[in-house]
Amino acid sequence: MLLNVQEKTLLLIKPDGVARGLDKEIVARVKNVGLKVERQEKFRLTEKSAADLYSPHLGKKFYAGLLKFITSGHLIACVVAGENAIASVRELMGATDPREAAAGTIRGDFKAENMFTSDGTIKNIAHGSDSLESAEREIAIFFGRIK
Ligand code: IDP
Ligand code: MG
Repeated sequence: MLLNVQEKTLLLIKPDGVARGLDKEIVARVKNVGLKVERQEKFRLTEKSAADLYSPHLGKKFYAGLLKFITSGHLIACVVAGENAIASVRELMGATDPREAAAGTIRGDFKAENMFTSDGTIKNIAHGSDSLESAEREIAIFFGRIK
């Protein structure tokens, strides 16, 4: 069983999600499970901020394509707070590959016909931090340090 810990996590609505106007629906799903959206702001990432965000993936075959995708348009960054916020947002998003994401999840319900960029990066609508450490690091990229 998960412990009831108050956490903050970074949720991104990626450029494909923003372009498709999915932000309101995604934010509504987050609020519906009792989480709070403390900050919400539209950004266009620089190459440097994108490299910071995805530094754990440096060296992977999809790294260059991922940077290209995440800088390809505006995204919406949210600080989401509440009990088990990190795991809860990941659960709401579903599996990385939308074809494997369950019905009822964001990636499962909104998967696109064509879910790959021209260089094979998976366009999967949303990002959520995967650990406390990642959440702190990623929130700082967008909003500076939040206590
Ligand atoms: P996550 O977003 O579910 O945490 P990560 O493994 O952290 O998944 O990957 C970061 C992002 O990189 C994914 O959301 C997706 O956009 C892209 N990606 C991950 N694995 C692949 C792959 O095998 N091929 C193409 N793109 C990928
Ligand atoms: Mg990840």
